[in-house]
Amino acid sequence: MRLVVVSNRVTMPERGEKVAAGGLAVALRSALEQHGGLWFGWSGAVSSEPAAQLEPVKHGKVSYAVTDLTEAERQSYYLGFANRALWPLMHYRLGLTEFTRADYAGYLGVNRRFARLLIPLLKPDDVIWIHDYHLIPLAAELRRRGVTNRIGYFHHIPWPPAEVFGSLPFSSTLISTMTAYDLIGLQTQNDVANLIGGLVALCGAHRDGNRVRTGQREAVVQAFPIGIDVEGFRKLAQASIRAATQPVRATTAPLGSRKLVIGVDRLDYSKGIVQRLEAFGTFLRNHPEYRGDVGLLQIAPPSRSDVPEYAELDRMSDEVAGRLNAALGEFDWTPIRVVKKAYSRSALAGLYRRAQVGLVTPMRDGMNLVAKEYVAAQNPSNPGVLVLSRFAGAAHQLGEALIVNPFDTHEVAEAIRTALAMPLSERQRRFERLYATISSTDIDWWTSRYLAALSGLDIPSGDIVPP
Ligand code: GDG
Repeated sequence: MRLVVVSNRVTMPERGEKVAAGGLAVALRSALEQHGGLWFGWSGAVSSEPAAQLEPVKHGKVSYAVTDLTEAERQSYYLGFANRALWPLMHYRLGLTEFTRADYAGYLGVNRRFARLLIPLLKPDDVIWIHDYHLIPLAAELRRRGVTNRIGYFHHIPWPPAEVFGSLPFSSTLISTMTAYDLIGLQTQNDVANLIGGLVALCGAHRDGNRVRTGQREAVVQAFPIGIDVEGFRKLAQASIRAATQPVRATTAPLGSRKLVIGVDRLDYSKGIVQRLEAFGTFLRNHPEYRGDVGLLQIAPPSRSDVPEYAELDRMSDEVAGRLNAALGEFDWTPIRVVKKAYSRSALAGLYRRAQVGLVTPMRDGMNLVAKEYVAAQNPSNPGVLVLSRFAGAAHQLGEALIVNPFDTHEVAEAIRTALAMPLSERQRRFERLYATISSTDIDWWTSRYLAALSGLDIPSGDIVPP
């Protein structure tokens, strides 16, 4: 079996491109390196006349076939429908959802063009694995053109209830294209229930357990919580501390013996960064004994800066951090540092290990890999504490974290204090359970379970969330 992965954005190593900060790119690169195959998608570049045919380029075990987008396609498909309509909608943010018919037409157009470009590259036994909300109608476009291969879809972000999804114009048409897939993977049981509910409510699908049928087509809908390379990340963290790489050293030096609370997120409104800064301010106000003794480091590499809502978040986060630092800081202590750039994975791993608290408080998140990376990086003999939003998919697995409601600033502030004051024995007990969970459901577990199910070896019938 050859694996064909399709995702919006493809990062090509021979172009010297770094894997983007997004979790999807990190996960897919390791899946393809293990299985070999073809990775198809957008190059990230814009050109006025993208090639009508693609010639794959081989690099190690993976072939790459990438197309440019036109500027009009980038605006309508990527910035418009995918990132201003579907992204906020899927994250339950109706107030931020911007729909235009022109954007929707551009989205469908790119999915059609992807289908036309991909078909000549397919072999009869290929198993096709399509990723994420940019490409929901792609399987339907492939089927329309006669493709009969196994086609799977994995949705990396949340799927909202039918009442929310149904507010999108053309929601019934869009959701009905999903039964063109053989297997639809989502992050949690909650997402599975919402998608199945949407298929039934919005396009009259018939449901039998986790199988959903419209017309002649039937899809299996199942939760496959994504994992990380736990062992690799643990080693990276150990090595990074030993080598005291530059960011880790620089963070440690001004802190001295001060405690470190860390947040790492793409600069995205779904991640709750502004609310987190406010919660840290509330913590310092409510517990003045910690002032001067602890600092919050928020690493927030910018993303989607062309989308207005992201530019606004950029401004807001600076404003809130500045206001809190001015109100609460001292001449020799700055409580909050927000760094808007990307660091190496090795530096991140070292910083996680150095931090007594990992603050992962998205307002809504498909899974959230940072939560798992933070746990993987800890020193078992003196582990830090994970504070985790109940609205991250990861909370369905990581119940031993301190689970919080990110909308409740006071609750998050109290969790920070609980984490900082937690005795070693309790930290170790929680850490051991968290580590066991992320190890037993790591990235290899995720890809092999998904691909086994898709290739028909083992279509799971029950809930595969681990015990
Ligand atoms: C989507 C879903 C789901 C962050 N800053 C830097 C950096 N990162 C890395 C993290 C982590 C990844 O980016 C972010 O992954 P998340 O899972 O937290 O979030 P999304 O990007 O929104 O990913 C999400 C995921 O897909 C996978 O299915 O979990 O719910 O939204 O790996 O470490 N990496 C580097 N420098 C940085 O500064 N090198």
